[in-house]
Amino acid sequence: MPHVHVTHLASKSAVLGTVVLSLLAVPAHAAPTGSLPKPDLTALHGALRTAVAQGAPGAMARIDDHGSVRWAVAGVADRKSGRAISNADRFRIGSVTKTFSTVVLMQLAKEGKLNLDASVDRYLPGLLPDRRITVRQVLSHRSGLYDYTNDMFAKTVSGFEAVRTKVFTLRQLVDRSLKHTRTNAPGAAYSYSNTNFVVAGLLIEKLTGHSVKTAYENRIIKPLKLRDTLYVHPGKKIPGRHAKGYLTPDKAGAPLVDATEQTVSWAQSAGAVISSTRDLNTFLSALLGGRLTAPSQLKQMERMTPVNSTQAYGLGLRRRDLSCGVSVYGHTGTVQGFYTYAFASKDGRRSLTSLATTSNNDGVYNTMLGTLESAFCGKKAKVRRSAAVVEHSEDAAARAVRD
Ligand code: HEL
Repeated sequence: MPHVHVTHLASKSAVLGTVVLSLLAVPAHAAPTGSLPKPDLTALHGALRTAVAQGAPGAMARIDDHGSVRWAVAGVADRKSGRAISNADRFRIGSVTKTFSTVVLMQLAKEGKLNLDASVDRYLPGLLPDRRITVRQVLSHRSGLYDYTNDMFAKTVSGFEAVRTKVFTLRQLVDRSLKHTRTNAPGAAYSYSNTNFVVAGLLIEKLTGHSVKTAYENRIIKPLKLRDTLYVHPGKKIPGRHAKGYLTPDKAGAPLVDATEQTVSWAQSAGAVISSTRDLNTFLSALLGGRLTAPSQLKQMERMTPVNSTQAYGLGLRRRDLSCGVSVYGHTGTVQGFYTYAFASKDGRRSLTSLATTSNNDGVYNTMLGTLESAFCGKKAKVRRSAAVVEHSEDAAARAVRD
């Protein structure tokens, strides 16, 4: 299949972005983004082109900054048709879903329906064998619950094919985790695990009496008018205009696997949301701008456990410390065929979402970190080599702890 590389770079005023942001108040505690370096669009475009050169069929990014919109694209949305990728394309956001699940739970906490420091057992009796595990530990990956996806995807392509059309209940996924020894005592250590956000999904269902889909729709998607954000589980297709995702096999040189269609039932509330660069920027701007949760709730999400020298994890929220000293908040996502970075400045007034349409490709993953540097550190910033290496090793380290 010919690899058509179409590139485009643009900077323009966007009416929607201007309208949305002008309606929103900036909370007093947020540092102004006026002092941030100007985004470097040439470097942003360069990162996307490098990702394509490293094997991603397509890559794109969108920056929303005080009401103006900038974007860049490289490569194709579909290798068969050769259609150029566009920021209008929907895609699978993987673990950025964890921030959606957390927002729902923080709203429930504010409504007095959930105590973050209560035992999960209080709401889901008998689900977990250790009654000491609290909701806060779950949302900060400090529960010690083993990540069942470690063995599920030990072999990348066959692991994926074995589950791509499967439909799991959330409890079945928790049961898979519980077959393994826990990684640490409750609260004792940070150890990233999808299991935590499957438990979060069960909590959402229990406390709202509805599916996670309904909770996302009622509490986030409809209020923010997110037109591209969908939860279609167990549907396999991405509805509407979308980019296709191509999984990189473990075997060097083997052809990419079109992984676009799958139930994502293995992830659900830990990773099955579909969205777009515009919607994720709107979501993060609203969250960091204090418009999705009460200020005290946001503050708790932003209370971080260090992960390594450049990263920390709050409640369903990552912090990344960039080379220019700017810290940004959001989440990353890896779902077969799609790498997502979605981050915003502390006050939410500048946000960046970038996507590469491949996964299981470390080079592309690290290159896409450069989109954050370009968006928030501007021209003089360079991705520190050490930062990129540390960045990539987070999950390897976490997995080593888990295994
Ligand atoms: S992993 C992460 C990322 N999170 C976690 C979650 C998500 N995604 C997954 O758990 C998918 C794991 C398999 C992905 C697959 C690939 O690259 O498509 N890899 C393999 O099968 C390797 N054998 C911590 C990176 C996050 O950034 O939070 O999303």
